[in-house]
This record gives sequence, structure tokens and C-alpha cells, in this order.
Amino acid sequence: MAAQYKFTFGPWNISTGSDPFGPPVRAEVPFASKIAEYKRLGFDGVQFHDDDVVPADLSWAETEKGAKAVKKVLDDEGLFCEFIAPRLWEDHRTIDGAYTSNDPAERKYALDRSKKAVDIAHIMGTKDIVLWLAREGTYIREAKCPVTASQRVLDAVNTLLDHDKTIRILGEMKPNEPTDSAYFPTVGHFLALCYRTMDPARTGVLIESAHSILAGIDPSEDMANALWHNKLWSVHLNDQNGLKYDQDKTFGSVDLRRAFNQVWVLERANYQGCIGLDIKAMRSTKSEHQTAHLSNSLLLFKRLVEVARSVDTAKVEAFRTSRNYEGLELYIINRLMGI
Ligand code: GLO
Ligand code: MG
Repeated sequence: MAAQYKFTFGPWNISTGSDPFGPPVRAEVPFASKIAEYKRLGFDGVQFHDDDVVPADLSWAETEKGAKAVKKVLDDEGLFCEFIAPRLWEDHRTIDGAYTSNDPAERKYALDRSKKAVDIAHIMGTKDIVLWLAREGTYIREAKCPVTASQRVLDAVNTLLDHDKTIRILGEMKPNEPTDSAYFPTVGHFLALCYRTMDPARTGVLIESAHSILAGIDPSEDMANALWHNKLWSVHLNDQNGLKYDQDKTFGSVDLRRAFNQVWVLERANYQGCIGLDIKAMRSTKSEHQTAHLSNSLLLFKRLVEVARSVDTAKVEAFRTSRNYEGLELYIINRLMGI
């Protein structure tokens, strides 16, 4: 294998199956049991929200103690922590947004909590902070000033870059859900922000397949552009069936060709980040199959890597030279079908 990929997912990807219309259908899996699944399933590292590590809003002494204990659990399992993401969307103080709330006290809470997430990352041995700006947006245009909101997001990123000079900030952009209209809805919006921060070299993106699809963009296009910027530092591979709620389906399960595009781009650009998954099991999944969406996604990714590596690049070049893209298309689809 050319690239040696490292595979990660977050503990929230093993879930109870509750959705906005119904209660849990699977028993909650204790944190330690989730962590014990990683190696068995073929994964190397864990993605964490701040409060996956230790409950939010504890004193620093308690937070430090809790984070050190979780770090030890990871070390004992031979796992690493890929990133910490401040979960700024579940608290009652972030109902109207976090960094872009109209209430200064709520904005302060969001910043203080994010700085603490950075300090947790330090203990967990990672330099990467992921910002999914879940509630930074509105349901109606006039609710907040969108221009002021853009500046507030930039100010927040700068505050974190300044708080710890060793960290990197990775924006994870999504155009909608839970808000109707998100600020910085696409990867491109956040890439533009990166260059206005106090340290562009420490500011980049995590691209989630479903989020690009929801914005009407082929994820491989977003990934290629971010790679050109040298700012693709992580991915959340998954799949999405059309423009509806964020589905987080098994990678390649809806559109194998679109999944292959992503693998092709990552492979050929010698992508160096982790292969992260952000995938939900179907609600109808029984407890005994509750990790199959993760192992299946990993398997599909690896198979697509094999396909990408089996493509005869001389043939591709010949198709390009003769401008025979019909022929190239059939050649690639045949490779995907094992023909
Ligand atoms: C939701 C996001 C979410 C983030 C996670 C890490 O749409 O994809 O799952 O990836 O909270 O920040
Ligand atoms: Mg995600």
C-alpha cells in the first residue's frame, strides 16, 4: 500500500438509535466498552467531543483528572486521540448559537468552554481542534446580523489560536441542520476565513462527505480544492441520499462512484490526514449489529483504495490524450465492477 491510512471515528457513532421522532431502540453502550471496540473493528484512533472526555463545566482540577484518566484508557488500548471538538450545541446557553449568540454572556460561555476544550486536547495529546459550527446560523435572516456573525466566528478562531500557539483549528462546515441557514455554509467559506486569521498555517478544514453533498458539491471537489490549499487535515467519510436531513450513511452505500471519486482524490494527492468516519447505524439496526456500519465503511473504503490502485494510469493518460472521456468513464466503471 502506498499511503498508510489511520482510521478513526467518534464514540457518538455507536448510538442508541433515537431520532427526533422516537426514543432509543438500542441500549446505551458504556464508554469503556465503546473504546474496547476500536481495535477489534480495525480502527487506530478516537475522535472526541470535549464532553465525551469529561463532563462539561467541571472545575479545572476535576477536568484535568478526568482527561488524564481517559488518556490512560487510550494508551492502554494502544489508541490515539485524533481531535477534540467543543460540543457547543447541546447546552441551554447555546440555544441561540455559541460564538454568534446575540447574548454576550452566552458568547463568553462558548469561548471559555472552547478554550477549556483546547486544554483538554493538550492532555489528550492532540493538537487538532474541530469546530463544527452547529448553531452558528439562523432560522430567519433578521434574527442576527450575519455580517457581525462572520466577524464573531473569526474572532473566536483567533482567540483559540492565541490561547495555545501549538494547536490547529479545523472547520467542519455544513450548510444547514440544526439551523436553517448556517454561517460559513461550505468548505470554501471557511477556507477564505483561514487566510484572515492570525495564523493561516494553523487553520484548515475537516471535510464531511454528507455536508458537501448537502451543499450540492461533490465531496471530492471540496477535498481536492482543500488539498491544493494544503488545508485538508481530516475527513468525515459517509454517504447521503439526496437533499434531506444529514443522514451519515455508510460510506459508499448510496453512490459508489461518488465514494470512489473521494478515494481517488485522496490517494492521488497523497493525503496525509486520518480517515475519519462519521456514520450512524440505521435506527432499525439491532444491538448485535450496532457497529456493522463502521466496519462496513472501513471495508468499502479499503476496497475502493484497491480499485484506485488497480487503475492503469497509462490507460487513463491515453484516454485523456485522445479526449475519450466516454471510454475513460467505462474503464473506471468496469474497474469498480471488477471487470
Ligand atoms: C454533524 C457533524 C458532527 C461533527 C462532530 C465533531 O453534522 O458531522 O457529527 O462531526 O460533532 O465535531
Ligand atoms: Mg462530522
